[in-house]
Amino acid sequence: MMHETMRWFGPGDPVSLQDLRQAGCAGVVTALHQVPVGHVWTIQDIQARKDLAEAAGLTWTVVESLPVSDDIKRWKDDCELHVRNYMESLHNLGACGIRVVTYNFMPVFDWLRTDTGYALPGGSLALRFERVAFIAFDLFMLRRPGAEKDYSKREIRLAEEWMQNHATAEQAVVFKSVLLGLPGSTGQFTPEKVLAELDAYGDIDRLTLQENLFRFLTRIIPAAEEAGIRMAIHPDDPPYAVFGLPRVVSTESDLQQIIDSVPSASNGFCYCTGSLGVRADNDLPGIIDRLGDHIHFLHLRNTTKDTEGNFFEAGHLDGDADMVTIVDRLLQLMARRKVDLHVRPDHGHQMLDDLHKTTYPGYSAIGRLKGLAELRGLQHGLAAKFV
Ligand code: DNO
Repeated sequence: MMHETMRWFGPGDPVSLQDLRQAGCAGVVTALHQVPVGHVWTIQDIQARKDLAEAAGLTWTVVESLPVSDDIKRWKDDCELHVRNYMESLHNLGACGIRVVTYNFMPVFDWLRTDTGYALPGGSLALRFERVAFIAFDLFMLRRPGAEKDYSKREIRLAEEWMQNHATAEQAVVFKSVLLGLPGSTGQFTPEKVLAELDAYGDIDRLTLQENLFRFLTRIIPAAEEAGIRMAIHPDDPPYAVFGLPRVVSTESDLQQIIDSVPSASNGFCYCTGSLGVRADNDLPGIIDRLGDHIHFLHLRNTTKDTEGNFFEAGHLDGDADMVTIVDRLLQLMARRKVDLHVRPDHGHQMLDDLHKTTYPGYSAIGRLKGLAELRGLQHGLAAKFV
């Protein structure tokens, strides 16, 4: 059976560990967001976080994320030091009994949306990505040098029209949403910072980024093996190049190449239906069938997309991903592999009392509780046939 968990951003998270416990979690997914990227996670800090979880009756089961620095992704500057620190953090996590570590290899940004408060018909709020608004941001708000060459004439015209048809306040929503700081921070990127970061990736194309990922894996997977840890790379969100930056964890073929780069039981991925599902060419159940042995963690959420590249986050059982088939296949996979994978709902809707609270975008309590309850019901209903 899947072990149900939720993400917790640490003591500053307005959603408490007790809230997660009441939601029905036995495990918690968390990270030491206070440690600067590239630094070592010490045993003392890891143990302190573990103790906090245990005091609330929960077990820290999965790290999300042990972040990979942009120096590593670019394989420049402090890269060597950061790789060594990463290995030391893995060693320390293993010593504290942590067995799964999630990370991503997206340059500069993590997930990107153009609206974190997209109103659904009933009044709850969802995260949304509107492609033309994103292009308008890139061309006319960020003013990224050379951005025009990444878009078609039609897209540029639509982005111009978008700017004309949207008031300053609507443009501000896009500006603020795209420039959200990394998950777990309340900060914002500034256009200046983003432009400088993008510039530092100037000479890095898709192939180089992929090579850098494989170099990183060659170094850290043996350390993960030694520490008894399974690494779960998180797919790109959205799963394609943005701001002219390559992304290399977007498709089944990308995942296959990652797995093949360093064959090891410790080298796997986080099966995130929300991220992978945004591409119509990703066959979600097929990925379980073909790459299931390398799935170490599950993010089950859903999106509704259109042919123009827009998507919003639907209810966990709604949207385009066929969650019934997916959970059914996952139950078969776990029975075959004789493992229980950890699962978490992701990006719940902001709804009911949470509409009046400030939480990390996508991480209010009630929407995730609803997502978790739906997944739990589905799993128990389907599991009945395995008894
Ligand atoms: C979104 C999450 C991602 C994920 C990282 C993993 O809410 O799924 O932020 O944690 O990409 O490194």
